[in-house]
Amino acid sequence: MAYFENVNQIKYEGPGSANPLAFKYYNPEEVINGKKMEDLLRFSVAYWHTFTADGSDPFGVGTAIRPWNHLQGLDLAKARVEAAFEFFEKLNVPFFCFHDVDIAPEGATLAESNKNQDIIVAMIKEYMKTSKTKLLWNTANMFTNPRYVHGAATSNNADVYAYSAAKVKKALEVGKELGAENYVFWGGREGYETLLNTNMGLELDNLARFFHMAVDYAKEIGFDAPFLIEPKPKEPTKHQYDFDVATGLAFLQKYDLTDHFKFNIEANHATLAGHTFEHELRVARENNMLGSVDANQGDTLLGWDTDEFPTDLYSTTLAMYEILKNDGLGKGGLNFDAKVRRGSFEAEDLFHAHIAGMDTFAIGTKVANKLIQDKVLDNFIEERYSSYTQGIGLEIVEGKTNLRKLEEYALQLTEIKNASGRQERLKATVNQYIIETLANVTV
Ligand code: XUL
Ligand code: CO
Repeated sequence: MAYFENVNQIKYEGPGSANPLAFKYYNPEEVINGKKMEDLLRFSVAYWHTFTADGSDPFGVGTAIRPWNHLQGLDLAKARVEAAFEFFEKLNVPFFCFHDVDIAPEGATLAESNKNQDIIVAMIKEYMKTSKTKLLWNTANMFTNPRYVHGAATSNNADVYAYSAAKVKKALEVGKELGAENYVFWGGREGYETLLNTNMGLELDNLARFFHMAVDYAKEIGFDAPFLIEPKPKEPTKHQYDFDVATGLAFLQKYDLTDHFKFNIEANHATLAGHTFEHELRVARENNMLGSVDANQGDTLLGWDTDEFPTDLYSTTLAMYEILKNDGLGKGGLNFDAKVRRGSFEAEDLFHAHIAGMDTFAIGTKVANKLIQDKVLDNFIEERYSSYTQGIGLEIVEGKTNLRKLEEYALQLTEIKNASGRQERLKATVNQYIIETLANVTV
């Protein structure tokens, strides 16, 4: 049975195409800087937003019209798998991601939930035998069920902690079974609502113990996928412990976990933390911790996690600049942790949304690649820091000086001259590169 019968195979038709169900800029075969776009961008579909969500929000019920809406329980879960693999094939997308509860219904007990998962995992595995689409990452949902009301691995309740450990154990087994490239931890409820009732020290120590146990178990079962922490400052908790990359990194360093973890950076989480998307990517890149990306965007007028599909060329350009400078994402990818708006309720909108996101990242990649090849920013930055390549600057970076010597030097200075940072000129240049790239690809 076809679930998306109005949609045919999505193909690259180029910028001149008037077909909305075609790629205009994302050409999976096109080589950019030695890599096929498909291998460089490693796009992924988020199962939860695309097949599980129904378009409901805190003020209204679901609106999504989906061909599986009439089904329930395991029948619904099975239909979603069939639909998912039809979707992946039609979109020609190399990866997908899921939480345990996205793919299979929770049972009355943990054992029953595991049994349900086994049925669906076996079905997914069967589909994966003939599909090109692989699992970018899976994760355990430890935030929806009321048992996580006070957190999971940071709960005050040891029974919840144990239950959460069992969920992660199972999820690691599923990851291994399906050949997941990575495993993600997003701690939506790992944080606190008020310090008045919180033992922060114990909660953080327990979280670290939890991660160490996960590392040990993955090793034991031979699941060697990198572990990724997905930072977010808040929502649903008022203060999430993995606030941003810098905070997450300090935690990993304190608890001796840096060898096993990298970061999964989500654009909208970065903006919620008061950072740009590229800031979070840069902090991760500078620390060799850039693992994967949840590709979406927020809305400047709304202060919550709107999870919109990325359509902002400026943002994808600066994000891809970081990713290309990182020499790609390795085993990571660009996962569309993004949902169609509540008003975009037709199944066809799922295709339009992904096409928009993939094309926007394709353009960003081309612009960023050209900026790097022409060394536009590199040359400027090199010149800007040139005072450290000679004289006193060289002594500073080589560690050959001290406060006494620097004072001696400073006392002799008659004049300190700074140069302009040329921010506006650089922004205009980035605009010029975007416009020229678009002009060059337009037929
Ligand atoms: C929530 C979020 C999650 C994680 C996986 O904001 O981004 O969907 O990506 O748990
Ligand atoms: Co995410």
